[in-house]
Amino acid sequence: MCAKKSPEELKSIFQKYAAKEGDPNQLSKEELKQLIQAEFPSLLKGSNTLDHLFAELDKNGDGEVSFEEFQVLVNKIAK
Ligand SMILES: [Ca+2]
Ligand SMILES: [Ca+2]
Repeated sequence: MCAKKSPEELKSIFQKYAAKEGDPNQLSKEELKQLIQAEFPSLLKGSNTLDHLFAELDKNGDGEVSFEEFQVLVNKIAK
């Protein structure tokens, strides 16, 4: 048994949090924070802060995380 979630579950989690403010298809830093804290708190351990995580995910540096960028996190969780 592991914490792996199905692609459908991850997509619905992404959409649920991305829709909270601004662009419903993009996660702002605040939305990412809420998502991580509620669904994957184990990702924020030690030096792995939200700032680090957000910077890692936001590949194009536009200040929001798209579903495509979110896949990086999905791959981390799936490990
Ligand atoms: Ca949003
Ligand atoms: Ca981005």
